[in-house]
Amino acid sequence: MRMIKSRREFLTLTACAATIPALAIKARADGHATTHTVRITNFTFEPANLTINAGDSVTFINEDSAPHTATADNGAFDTGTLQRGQSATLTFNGAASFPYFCAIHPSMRGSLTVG
Ligand SMILES: [Cu+2]
Repeated sequence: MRMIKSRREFLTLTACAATIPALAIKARADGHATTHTVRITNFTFEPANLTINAGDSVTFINEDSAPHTATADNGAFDTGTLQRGQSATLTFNGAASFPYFCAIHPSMRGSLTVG
């Protein structure tokens, strides 16, 4: 039993060591682009106002019981309907400001500024 346990610990450490360099390489390759998260809970985008850098991505994740979308007022982006637990990740390349809303519940509003 003791030998099996120590072998398992060794394998875990090996997996961690392999993951860290891969992440470092990715960060350099994409110019430090960041993925931000907007959570949808209680019929609210959280955070409702978000400023990001050009090249960054935003993951909209629906943690609500109701279905929601994140849809730009000007149609520039649309996650489509996200059911509970579903998410959509969008990448923004040009500087712009995007007021957006939920197409199912139009009183839900947010804004995304790309600098
Ligand atoms: Cu909604």
